[in-house]
Amino acid sequence: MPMLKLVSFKLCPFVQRSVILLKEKKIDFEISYIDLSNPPEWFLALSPMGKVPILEVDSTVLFESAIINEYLNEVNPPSLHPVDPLDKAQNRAWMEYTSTLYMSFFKLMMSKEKKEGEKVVLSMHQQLDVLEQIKGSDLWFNGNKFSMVDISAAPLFMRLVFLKQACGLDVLTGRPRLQAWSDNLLQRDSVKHSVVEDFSEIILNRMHGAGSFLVN
Ligand SMILES: N[C@@H](CCC(=O)N[C@@H](CS)C(=O)NCC(=O)O)C(=O)O
Repeated sequence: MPMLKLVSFKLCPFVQRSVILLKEKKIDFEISYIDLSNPPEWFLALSPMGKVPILEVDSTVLFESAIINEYLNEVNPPSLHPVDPLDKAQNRAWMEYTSTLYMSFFKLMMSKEKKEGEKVVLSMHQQLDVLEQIKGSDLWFNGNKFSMVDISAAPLFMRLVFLKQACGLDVLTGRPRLQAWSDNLLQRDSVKHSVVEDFSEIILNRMHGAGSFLVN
């Protein structure tokens, strides 16, 4: 087994996806956190795009969370993708789709003006509607089989729960399938233990620092 070292930033949803996958597959790994506003030299030397996550696999460095997760999934069977190539491709497309919602969440969190934030909320509603339509009524995205798509969406739902609890903004209202998906995901051990203990406090501090309309 190679030695795995994941480099993270405490609020990054993309690293969180890798953490969930590693925990699902019960793979040993080390994790270190950097301050993205002041990234250390050693990190900039290793990360071609200056972004987290990077995963050191012995002395080889991987970057881009989707690529990292595909690698981890492939070398640690059984695969958490559907077997059929068309289903697998479609799943990967929906994984990519969930990434756009992280961008929206970030924009919302950093919006200073209410008007600006409301525009983001509106586009999040449209993005979530699409997801509500595609998600079946089963436990997971692929029926009763927990898969990579579920992992991709879990950090999103954790942030949406934060929005509801800390800011009183519930964007899942009227979307029962997404609400159930969120509840199921957030009960899973791998998801529960995929962030640092003071995760909510750190997001709140970040929002205060950014002058977010949601907390001011
Ligand atoms: N497509 C990348 C996105 C990673 C990403 O945006 N990471 C953010 C933190 S959540 C980052 O490192 N940002 C630093 C920067 O853009 O300079 C992936 O999935 O790994």
